[in-house]
Amino acid sequence: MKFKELIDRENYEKLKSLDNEKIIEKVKKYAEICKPAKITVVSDSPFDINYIRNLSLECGEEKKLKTKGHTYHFDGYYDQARDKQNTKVLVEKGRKLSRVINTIEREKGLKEVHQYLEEAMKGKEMLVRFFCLGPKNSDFSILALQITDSAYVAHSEDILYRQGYEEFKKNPDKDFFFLVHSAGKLDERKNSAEIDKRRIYIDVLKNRVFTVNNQYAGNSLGLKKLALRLAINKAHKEDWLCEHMFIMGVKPEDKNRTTYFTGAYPSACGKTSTAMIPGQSIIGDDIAYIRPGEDGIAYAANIEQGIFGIIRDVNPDDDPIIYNALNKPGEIIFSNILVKDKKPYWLGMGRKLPGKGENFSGEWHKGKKGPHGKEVPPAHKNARYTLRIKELENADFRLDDPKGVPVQGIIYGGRDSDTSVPVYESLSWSHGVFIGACLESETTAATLGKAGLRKLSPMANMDFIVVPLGTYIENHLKFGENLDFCPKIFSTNYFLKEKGEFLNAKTDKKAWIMWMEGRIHEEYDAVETPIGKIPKYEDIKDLFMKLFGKDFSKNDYEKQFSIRLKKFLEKLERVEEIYSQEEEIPKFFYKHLEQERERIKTAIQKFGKDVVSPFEFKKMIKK
Ligand code: SPV
Ligand code: MN
Repeated sequence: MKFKELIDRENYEKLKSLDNEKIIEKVKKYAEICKPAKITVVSDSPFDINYIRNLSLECGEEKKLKTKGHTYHFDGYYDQARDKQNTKVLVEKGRKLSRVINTIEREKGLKEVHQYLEEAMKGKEMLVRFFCLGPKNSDFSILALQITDSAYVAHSEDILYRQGYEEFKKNPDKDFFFLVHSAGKLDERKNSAEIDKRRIYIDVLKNRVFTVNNQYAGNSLGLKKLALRLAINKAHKEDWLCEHMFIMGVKPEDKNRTTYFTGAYPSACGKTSTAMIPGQSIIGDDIAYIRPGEDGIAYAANIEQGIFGIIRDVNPDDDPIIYNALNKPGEIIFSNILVKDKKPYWLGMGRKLPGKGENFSGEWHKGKKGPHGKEVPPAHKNARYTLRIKELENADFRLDDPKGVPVQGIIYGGRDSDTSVPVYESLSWSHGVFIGACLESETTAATLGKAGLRKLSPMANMDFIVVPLGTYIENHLKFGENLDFCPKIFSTNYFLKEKGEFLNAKTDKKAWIMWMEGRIHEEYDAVETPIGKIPKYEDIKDLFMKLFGKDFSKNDYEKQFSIRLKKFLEKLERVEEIYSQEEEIPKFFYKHLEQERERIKTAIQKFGKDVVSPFEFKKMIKK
């Protein structure tokens, strides 16, 4: 069918009035390749947005739950997390980015993914959507054109991103990201049927992404992790940072101030729950653009306006704010949860789950075995909710501020059962960048593959870095060095264990963040150790009493803040092993590696042991 037969006058007019030939060309080209039954162009009008909401229900990708505005969606059995193996950066022949970045030769990759896009939208509606990454009318804004045949994808993006049709209209000459998605052939449950042909290819050269034969948001939503890769590339060319970070406002109860932090944590390491600490405010939980302001301060903006969060363990005790938001009427998509009598259930929700219902495996009952003979859990571990941040009682009033918010603290947090302390501060900006570059985490269910392995993820961004690793960390270093007011850099670890039991309560992170906030305002001294600056016992004791009315004993402090010197040495070795295989790693990285190793070895000698109590380090760093 010809293009003009696929699009009616009204939809064509919507394209035409953008006054941008490039857009019409792209829509036409991908209509010819993907061969949809019709094309729908979605503007920012409430009518168009509502059309998408209804379409998700009509086509069966979403179904209604009992609570008003709530719907649920299932991804395919094997499409429950980001597919790292089939996500590749397209690179020119002969060019290597890094041993740890998955690449494919550009021409070959384009050919392959276009083959899979061929007729991929047959019988379906091609949805053409316009978004603005970042606040509108801002230096942060990046425009994005999304084509998809999934109403669920289009609907999710509507919750998660700012509408951009009018922005495109206002800026016909502005560059934009171009994102093409097709769920491909669907099975009877409306899931991508040809999962073996799932491909997610990032073409940084032309600021575009092609993704096919998938539905899980981390794979399918162009605006989320796919545009993140394009933006990382752009940021590195333009000297700003594009990070896998939350943005939050920290507000000590007895002080009249808000201190903004960004934080990078690999998936499922406490990123969202840190951003959600009761009493604080949230700007974003996943992706931050950070730019230098004219005043020499770093500013951050959330490129999203919603959250695609892990629902597992969201319960009234651990995540009261999200739990409340999920239990009131409002526009929310639940994905890969358990549904019984039109009610959603998930793992760790703080109540007993029904013994049967519908889940990502279809009709489910307790004891059901999956295709590989393993028992199917009631809900997937990586089940999620999608909602707008403004639905949350702790949404920060500067969420849409075109200037962004000033960043005073940066946190790197991993999942580490036996090495690091709950919180410490870097010795300097460059040492902080080094700490970020050494960020490790034990793997979880958020990506396909084995859970429980220790993996390096520089700045928690490893999965998304599309520039050589050395360039990436060097740019971080320069970013801070060019500022007049550098944010302080901290490291956190909520997952320290002893005899298999966590040493910290989930709520303890509030004490760590208040200590970090106080450090920024020069209210606490710190103890210098070979790894960095740790809190003084008295300060943490006071904080625990003030915040939780709880005694934090000397024994607690000693257990949690002992410096496990040998373990740190082992970590440095693991990290060095990986970096040594990379090209052009900047000198500052090795300088810090050697210095830290020396400090640790000297301490092992001086104290004559591998684990040293924090009380034995006597050097105080003044406020
Ligand atoms: C993450 O895994 O880091 C997420 C979810 O934020 S996803 O969209 O899958 O990337
Ligand atoms: Mn993420």
